[in-house]
Order: sequence, then C-alpha cells, then structure tokens
Amino acid sequence: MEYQNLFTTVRAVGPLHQGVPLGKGDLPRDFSPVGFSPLAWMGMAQIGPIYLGRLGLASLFFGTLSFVIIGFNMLASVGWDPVQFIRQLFWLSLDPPAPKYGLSLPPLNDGGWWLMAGFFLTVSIGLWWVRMYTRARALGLGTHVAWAFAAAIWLFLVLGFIRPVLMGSWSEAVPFGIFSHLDWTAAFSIRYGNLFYNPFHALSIAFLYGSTLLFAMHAGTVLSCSRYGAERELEQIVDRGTGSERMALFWRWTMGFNATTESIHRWAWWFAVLCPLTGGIGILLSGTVVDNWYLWAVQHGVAPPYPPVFGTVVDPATLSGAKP
Ligand code: 07D
Repeated sequence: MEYQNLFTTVRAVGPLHQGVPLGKGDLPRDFSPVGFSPLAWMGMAQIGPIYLGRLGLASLFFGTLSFVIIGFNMLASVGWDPVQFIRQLFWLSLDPPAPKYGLSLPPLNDGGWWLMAGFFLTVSIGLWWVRMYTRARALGLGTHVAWAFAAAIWLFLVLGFIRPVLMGSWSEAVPFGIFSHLDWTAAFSIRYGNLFYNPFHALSIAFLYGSTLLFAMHAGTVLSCSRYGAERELEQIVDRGTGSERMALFWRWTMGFNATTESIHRWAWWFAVLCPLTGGIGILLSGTVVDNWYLWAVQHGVAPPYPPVFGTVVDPATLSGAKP
C-alpha cells in the first residue's frame, strides 16, 4: 500500500497553533496565526506568528536606515525626480569615498553616506545573526544555520570592510547599486589579472556548482521516493523496502556509493558554507598578497604563458602610468 503524498487530493488540516511556549526573558510573539490554504502547495498553510523580539526589531531598524540612506542618495542624484529615479534605478549608485580619503572620515556627499549606510547595514546583519543564534538556542536546536550564515557574512565583511582596511582605503570597497556593483566585480577581476586564475575563486565556484548539483540530487532522490512516504522519517528508518532504503540502493547501484539520510545534509552544509568561505580567502589575497592572478598562474605552472609571437608579457603594474 503506497502512502498518499502532497500531489494527491488528501491534505491534512490541523488547528492553528502558536508553537512551543516561550522562554524566560522573551518578548511575546507578533501577529496571530492565520490559515491560508493555497500556501499548502509550497509548505505549511499557516502564516505567523513571527518572533521579532528586541534583536529582530533593532536589526530591521538599522536595515531600514541603511536602505533609506541608499535610496535617498540615489533620489538626490537624479535631482529628486521620482520618475527619473524609477527610470534610472538600475544605473544609480551610492559610491564609496575616493582613494584620496584613505581610511579617514570623508564629507557626507563624498562617500560619507556610503560609509554610514555600510555601517548600519553591517550592524543590521550582525544583529540578525545574533537573532538566528539565540532563536535556535531557544528552541533547543544546534546553531548550524547561524554558522552557515556567518560564512556568507565573512565574504560580505571581506568585500566591504576587511580588505579595504588591509589596503588602507575605503575606495576599495563595493558600491551600493545594481549595475555599479556588477561593474565593480568586472573591474576587480580585470585589475587583478583575471579572477578565473585565482584558485580560491575556482574553489568557490566548485562549491557553488557542487551545491546546486547536490541540491538537485538530494531533492530529486527524496521526491522520487515520496510515493513510498520517504519524507515520513520514522517508518523509513525501521522498516525494510522503504523509500529511504531504495534511495540508498539507487545511488549505490548507479555510482557505487551512497550518502545516508543524515550525511547528505552534512555534505550540503559544507558545500554551501565553503563557497563564501573560500571566496572570501580569494578576495582577501587579491591586491594584498597577489597583484596579478594570471601572472601568478604562469609563475606557478597553472597557466601556460602566451606564445612568444606577441613578445614577452609584461606585468601591467610595471608600465609607466600605472599607479603604485
Ligand atoms: C556576495 C556575500 C554575502 C552576502 C550577505 C548578504 C545584503 C542585503 C539589503 C540594504 C554570494 C548581504 C545583504 C546585501 C542588503 C538592504 C535592504 C555571497 C555574497 C551576507 N564567477 N567573482 C564569486 C562565478 C567571474 C568576481 C563567487 C562564476 C569573472 C568577484 C562565486 C563565474 C569576474 C567576486 C563566483 C564567475 C568575476 C566573485 C561568489 C563564471 C568578473 C567575489 C560566491 C561562470 C565578472 C566573489 C572569490 C557567493 C568571490 C565571486 C562565481 C566569473 C569576479 C563562486 C560561476 C571572471 C570580484 N564568483 N567572476 O556565495 O568570493 O556569493 O570571489 O563566469 O567577490 Mg566570480
């Protein structure tokens, strides 16, 4: 007898609930729960309550402040014209201070607003991290989600704070803007001799693509066994012939090795975390330790030198006109 799954017409409807009791020192939850049945196509049919608490509120406050500073600076840059603001939104940008300011405090209209928005955004993200950590602890969970989030925050801090400080200038950091941050990314790659030759960029891509591959394999495997109730974990572990057992057999037959229902999530967590972790290392080394990744790759036998028909390749940083 096969289990019913989400794609059949059977849908379990339970009473709306608040969740487990809150601990000492917690604020009350916000918003009463409401049922909204179409949501059951994607997950639970209940919306709310949400726990904002002091950290959540403070994080939203600083995040909004940062968002508003960025938005109003963009609006000011088009002469406070709302139509031009919408038309040119993708091109508008709040830029970091010019190189002449180094790490000093620049005037507001010359990068000061950028510094302030970045500071408030960092405070907001930091508070949201603490909230992830404390909410997990309050529910008796491990803190895996918070540490995975910390890996992304590491890359964010390297790009906007740690590397600029090591390079001695806020001007090294990323602008706030849609196309401007893309332009920054392309310019960064060219400035450091093509980021494809940075082995940590390559590692980061391997974990990025690896994560999507693992995600597809895991999701496909579990869904393919939902007809055997593969998401109903208890019976799956103790019975024979279950979806879980078939999943394991499928992979052992097709590639000789199978993860377990537990280990697959460790694979996924590490792949996801290592993407920004290795990425951050790659960015941190650019300009501080390595100035040209192509020349670095040639020097270490990773990339072949250009054929001598064009003459010898010179380091562009040594050419006249190049800044020190
Ligand atoms: C960015 C950081 C964490 C984010 C957080 C959230 C807000 C909300 C809201 C104000 C994602 C912050 C919150 C912003 C604000 C309000 C309201 C995580 C981030 C905490 N690359 N590349 C990577 C590929 C090339 C370049 C990583 C592929 C070119 C640079 C990744 C290709 C050039 C950097 C990756 C490719 C170039 C990267 C990102 C292909 C020029 C980085 C990993 C096929 C375009 C970053 C080491 C990630 C990095 C990075 C993939 C090509 C430049 C693996 C697939 C050659 C400068 N690239 N790239 O998780 O880590 O990001 O590099 O061509 O800095 Mg690349």
